[in-house]
Amino acid sequence: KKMSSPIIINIETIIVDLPTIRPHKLSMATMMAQSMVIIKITSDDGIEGIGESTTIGGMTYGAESPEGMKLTIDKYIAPLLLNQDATNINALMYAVNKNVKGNTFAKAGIETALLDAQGKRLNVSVAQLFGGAITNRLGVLWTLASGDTQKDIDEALRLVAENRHNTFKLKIGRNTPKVDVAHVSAIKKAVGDDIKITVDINQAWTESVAKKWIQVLQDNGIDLIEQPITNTNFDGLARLTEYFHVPIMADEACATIFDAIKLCKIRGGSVFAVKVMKAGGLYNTAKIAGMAEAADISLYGGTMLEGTIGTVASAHIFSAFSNMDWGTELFGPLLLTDDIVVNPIKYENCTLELPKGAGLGIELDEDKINKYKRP
Ligand code: MUC
Ligand code: MG
Repeated sequence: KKMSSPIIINIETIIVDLPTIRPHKLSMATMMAQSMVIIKITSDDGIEGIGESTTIGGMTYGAESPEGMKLTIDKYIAPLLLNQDATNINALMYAVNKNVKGNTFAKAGIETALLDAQGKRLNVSVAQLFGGAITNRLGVLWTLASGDTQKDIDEALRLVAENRHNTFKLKIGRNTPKVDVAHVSAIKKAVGDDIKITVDINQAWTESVAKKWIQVLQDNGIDLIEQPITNTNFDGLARLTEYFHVPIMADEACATIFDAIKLCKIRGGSVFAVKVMKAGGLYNTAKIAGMAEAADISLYGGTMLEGTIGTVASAHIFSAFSNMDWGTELFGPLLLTDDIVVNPIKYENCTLELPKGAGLGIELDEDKINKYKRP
């Protein structure tokens, strides 16, 4: 280790709870607030990096919870990083991965904070650390999930009129397929042919049920089907992909690099939803994108409904991918009633703008952190 290398001297984790603008109803949970673990990593050169680890609906989406992520970082990950060279992210994440199994969401927030700090240190953006952004604008859809068909239609028409979104994802799988599919068809009819509609079943259907009802969704002109069946049924995803014209997207099934290689081999999905949280960081997300590119599988920039820090981290790495055929759903901050950063993301013309500036290019609002942090 060089004498001149900056050393990590402090790692802080804070759970922040921000209310949602309306109930957000998914097949496995109803969200009234989002809980994010905000991570600050400070080095002895005075540079602070920020990161975020966020999941959806407690432990209903994945194996990690906000409280568990905070504990994992404080007790098991932070001691591996303290007093180490802050600039060697490969060495730091190698140590973390060697000593901590799983816990990809916690690792993703840590790696984000290391990258933010390194970008600030070198005066380049996080995207530049990955070779540069191909585009500084990413398409962003909106998820309709109020639980009420008419409310969803009103919300969609308003957002189309404002030119904020031109694609909508519907969360289904809470009701019987018949009720859900009628809901989807009513919304599709109300918004018209120029607006894209996708559905996310969040694993709620069995393969035989999926085969019956995806047919109806396909006949009704739905544009994309996300994770219809359980995340363990990789072969089923391959069969559905082969059987239907409408693209089938792997979300929960395609979490880690190890999932991605298996799905690429059997073409389990013609689209992958990549997410920094599932993959365990930006580097692993880029590895999955590389596998997908080689297998001619398209990408969709997914979200765990992170706040601005996690959303911007995702935007930096997604902007570096060439196969983002299905745009992104990086709308997390828009679902929340407030923000904890000084410079919120600019959403315009159905896209977001990649922040300019070093690292992530965002700055925390400490007053807001204090207001919303869990006592
Ligand atoms: C998911 O499963 O894709 C993304 C958008 C949204 O509303 O929920 C998520 C999670
Ligand atoms: Mg999904």
